[in-house]
Amino acid sequence: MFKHQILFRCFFCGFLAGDVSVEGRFWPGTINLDIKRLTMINRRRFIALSGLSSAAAMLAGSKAARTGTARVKGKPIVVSTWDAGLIANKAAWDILEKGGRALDAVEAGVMVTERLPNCCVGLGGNPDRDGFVTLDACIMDEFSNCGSVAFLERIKHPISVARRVMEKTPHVMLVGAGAQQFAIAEGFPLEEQKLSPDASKAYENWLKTSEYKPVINIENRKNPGPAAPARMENGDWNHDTIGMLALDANGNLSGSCTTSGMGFKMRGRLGDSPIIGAGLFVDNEVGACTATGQGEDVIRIAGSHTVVELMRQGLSPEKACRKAIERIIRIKGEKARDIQVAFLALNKKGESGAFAIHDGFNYAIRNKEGEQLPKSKWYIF
Ligand code: SD4
Repeated sequence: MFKHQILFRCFFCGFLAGDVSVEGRFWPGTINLDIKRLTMINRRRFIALSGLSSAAAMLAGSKAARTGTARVKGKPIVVSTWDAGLIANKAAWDILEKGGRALDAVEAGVMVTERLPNCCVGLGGNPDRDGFVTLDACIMDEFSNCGSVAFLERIKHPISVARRVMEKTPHVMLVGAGAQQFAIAEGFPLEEQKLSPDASKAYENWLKTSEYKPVINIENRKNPGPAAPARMENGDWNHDTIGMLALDANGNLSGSCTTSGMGFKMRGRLGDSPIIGAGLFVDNEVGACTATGQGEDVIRIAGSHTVVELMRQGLSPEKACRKAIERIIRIKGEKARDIQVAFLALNKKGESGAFAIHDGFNYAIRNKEGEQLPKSKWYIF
């Protein structure tokens, strides 16, 4: 009985109406069956309530996170995407706990990930299909100042170059050779044009088929194919990008986002990560959001900006993220099965939340109560 009540709440309130919090624990083994039955009984109501297209109406609800319902909250606080966020948050926390500025925290935090060898952030990341690593990053502070670099090569810390663009130029965005020229002029060393050993192996592997199938982050697929291997050469999950949001002791918000983008992408391709409003958005009155996953589909709905605007209308971070994901699914229909997008948001009260299209996204939180790595909720197809 209890189980059915919860499923019923999930179906009508949690997913469709989207205005009642679902904090219960669901039973993944039974949820599909029960929801299918409810879908048949209430199909008309389902479509009316959700306003989804018929393809998207096949979606059948959301699972509660299996972990992390007791999330830490309250300022100062830092949140970031994926499990790699735990170590990055540590560097951000060192600044926040001393009363430092959120902007400094989100820069220092993601620099850790840029520095570490990994598949998807910084110069150790996977190259484009021509064999070159190109980096994208952006940063935004509590005054709506923002800076961004894209298609930047041979510079170790794109996030810091993005900050310099914000602080030292009248512009928001520099790209390619111009961004590199600016970085060098600002004293950033020009690194060797060389792939990391892991990226080099991954690239060699990819070259065997050279299949151009730009799909990223489908963690729940066992073998998504060479263009988007589920795991990288060193066994790490193929998660691109770190996005980080912080609220400091003074109640000010900032955010950062940095990536090497989609592995084996077309030369010159940009995703959402360097685009203010898509991969990152901060409004100090309301909250902040960052995105990860298939950048093209985040850009399509101005994703992070959309989430912040939904929070402005009163939605919690998680519900705002869910609405934005729902919008992508409505646009993509059946094609949403093949992409992953996740949003992570933080509001002025220091509450955080996330939502993804598919299972597999998690995020790291740190404040004075400690650290957590909750699993994001996601849709069932
Ligand atoms: C992009 N959004 O380049 C980035 C990649 C990413 O998880 O976040 N992957 O589209």
